Amino acid sequence: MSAPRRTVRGMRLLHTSDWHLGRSFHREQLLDAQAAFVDHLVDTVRAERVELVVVAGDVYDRALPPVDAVRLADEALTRLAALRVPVVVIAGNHDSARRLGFAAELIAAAGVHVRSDPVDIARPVVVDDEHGPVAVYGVPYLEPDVLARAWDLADRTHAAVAAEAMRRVAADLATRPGTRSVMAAHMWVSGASPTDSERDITVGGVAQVPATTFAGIDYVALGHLHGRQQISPAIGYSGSPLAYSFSEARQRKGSWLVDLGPRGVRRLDHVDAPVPRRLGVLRGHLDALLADPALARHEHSWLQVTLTDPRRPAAAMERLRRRFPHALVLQLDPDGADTSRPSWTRRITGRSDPEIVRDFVHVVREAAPDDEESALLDAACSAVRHARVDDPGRERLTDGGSG
Ligand SMILES: [Mn+2]
Repeated sequence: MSAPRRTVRGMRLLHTSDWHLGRSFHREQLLDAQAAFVDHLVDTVRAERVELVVVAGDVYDRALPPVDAVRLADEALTRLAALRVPVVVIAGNHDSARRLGFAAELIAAAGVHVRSDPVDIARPVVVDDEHGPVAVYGVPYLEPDVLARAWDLADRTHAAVAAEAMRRVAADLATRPGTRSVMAAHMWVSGASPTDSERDITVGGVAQVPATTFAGIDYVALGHLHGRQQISPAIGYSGSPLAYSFSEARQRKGSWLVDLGPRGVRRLDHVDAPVPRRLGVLRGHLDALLADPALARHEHSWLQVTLTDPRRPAAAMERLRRRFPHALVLQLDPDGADTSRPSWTRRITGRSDPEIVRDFVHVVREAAPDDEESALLDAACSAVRHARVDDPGRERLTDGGSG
């Protein structure tokens, strides 16, 4: 490995996360866009003279990624290693820790350090710059149920396992006087905002870890939430390199370039990632959307469209796609509908099953059932009711869920 670059700026690291290789976007294949991000990443590392790359988890979208996704991850890490820039990768909740950690010791010899096992939390990768050593700790996604037991903790919470991980890191750091520290971690730190594309994050405070947990670390490179954000100058999310939900339509995606000086973060810069296709969220009457000249800028965007026509227009998606061929999601929110948008439960409370079924037919078909059809629907409801008497364990039709 070449000698560390000597500059006055300290150490420059690139922080990225949540690649989710293999993920698609409303059935649109994203692998080409993900490959374009990898090209951009390698170019940035070279052009910006990056000295450390941190990938803060969710390399893959799932525990068993498709072979094309594995090939792309392989290519990304191989190209970074060829630049002789150390890389620290942690496992996220979407990664299989065992699979991501395959041959980790062998790969480490090439400068790519995969940290997928909590056992290695206090075993840093040490990188030097002109100010001395920097210890880089990789904290993979910590599963509270597993680790509270393994670590004999009283609380099975994210906060408790994160605190214990930090205690172990701090204990190691205390044995290294004059060493600065970077931590990569995959968790939800309080104060940060989620999007619609982090699957299986728990809503509510129990999933969150207080930012104060990381006091004393010079830079905490987080993954897990998909929007770029800083919680403090020393703690940030890079976000995903691509938008994975329409809730991210207004976000700018990319990575953080972090310059670490002798006393911590000296400078943070965002590097925008290539945008494969813009995202748009449109709302209005179908005819207006098709005619509005201002919407020309969205003719090549991936679109989520909400139609407000009082009646569902015929062949709505087909007509939309004539102007907007990349419209992906169509939803209806008719004008004049009850704007308080009562829950399904509330809309059906106190009404009989046959009334609800007749209304459903009316809404879907845009014509009320005639007498003969009504009789048929009533008979069907009655048959179901009798079946229920025979099998009392079944739920009542009108015991709707939470809407
Ligand atoms: Mn993720």
